Amino acid sequence: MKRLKSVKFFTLALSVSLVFFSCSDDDNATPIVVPSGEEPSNSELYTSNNSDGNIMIYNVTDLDNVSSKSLLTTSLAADGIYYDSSTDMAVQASRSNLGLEGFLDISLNDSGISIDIDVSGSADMESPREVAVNGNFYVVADNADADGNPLTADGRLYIYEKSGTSFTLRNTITTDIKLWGITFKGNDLYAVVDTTGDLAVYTNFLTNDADVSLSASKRITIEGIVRTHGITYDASSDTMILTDIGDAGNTDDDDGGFQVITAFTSKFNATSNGGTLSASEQVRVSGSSTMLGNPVDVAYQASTGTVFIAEAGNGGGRILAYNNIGTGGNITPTLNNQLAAASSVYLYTE
Ligand SMILES: [Ca+2]
Ligand SMILES: [Ca+2]
Ligand SMILES: [Ca+2]
Repeated sequence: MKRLKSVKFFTLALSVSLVFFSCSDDDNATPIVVPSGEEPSNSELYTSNNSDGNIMIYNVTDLDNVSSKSLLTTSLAADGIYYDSSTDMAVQASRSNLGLEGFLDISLNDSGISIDIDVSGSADMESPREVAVNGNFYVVADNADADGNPLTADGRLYIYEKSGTSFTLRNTITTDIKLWGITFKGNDLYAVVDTTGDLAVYTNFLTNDADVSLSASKRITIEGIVRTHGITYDASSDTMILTDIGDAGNTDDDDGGFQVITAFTSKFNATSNGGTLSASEQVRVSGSSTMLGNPVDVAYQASTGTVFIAEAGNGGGRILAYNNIGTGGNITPTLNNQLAAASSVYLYTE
């Protein structure tokens, strides 16, 4: 039984279902349908940030009554938050300590407590971002330049294996694309192609167990995205979501968005390598009411049709949630909590 003891940062912007249908070519998009049936009994949103490196956990079971707790870490900045319920462990990639850090007994800790690193890995990385987990394997996308030439696109995927209290580096994959968000769909690793609106997949990714350079198995363009960053895949609903940060400089703090692709498997398979998945096959949320400037990570709850966003730019950083997405457009977030330099989100549901 988990209880969040402290209630703070409690800013709720009630959505009045203000949906402006845009006149773009997504008019034919299939609306996001929320299945009828039981909603989750408990939903927790784990978040990391690049402001103080602490872990903030929001109980988002009821978006009208959100509580939060903050757990203090020795990191100064962190990304790639993940939660493993079987061991009650939160994991993040420390951007100040440059390794994976796991914290046990997360649900037992009160808000405001300093937590110790219980599971640790070597400090191998340069600029760790998103973490994707498959079994005991923890893959971290590092967006530092890999070959000493900033003009060539590349990055590294660090593959760690968790055993006991250690994350052991198994091998490193060098990519010929710039990296940021990654997510597993079965044994295939999907990666956004940073600085573009493209999506790449590495099939049977973990079978690559040597230190090698690897090209994507397939790469497609997601029409409508200027520069993608965040990605999540929900297997229960076969839904893929990518974020669009637009201009990374955030001079315009609502130039971002996100795009939802339902029936993802068939749409992706029907798009040839190098081809484009059209805007008409997606639902896009963007506009001045969305507060989306630099949405850097995303999580999805299919049972309630809720999209959670780590927004790094608008207002200095926010955790945002949207539901009643329908056919998209300029939607006001249902949840809007300030979180300075928010960097990643992970949704745990039971
Ligand atoms: Ca390079
Ligand atoms: Ca932007
Ligand atoms: Ca994430």
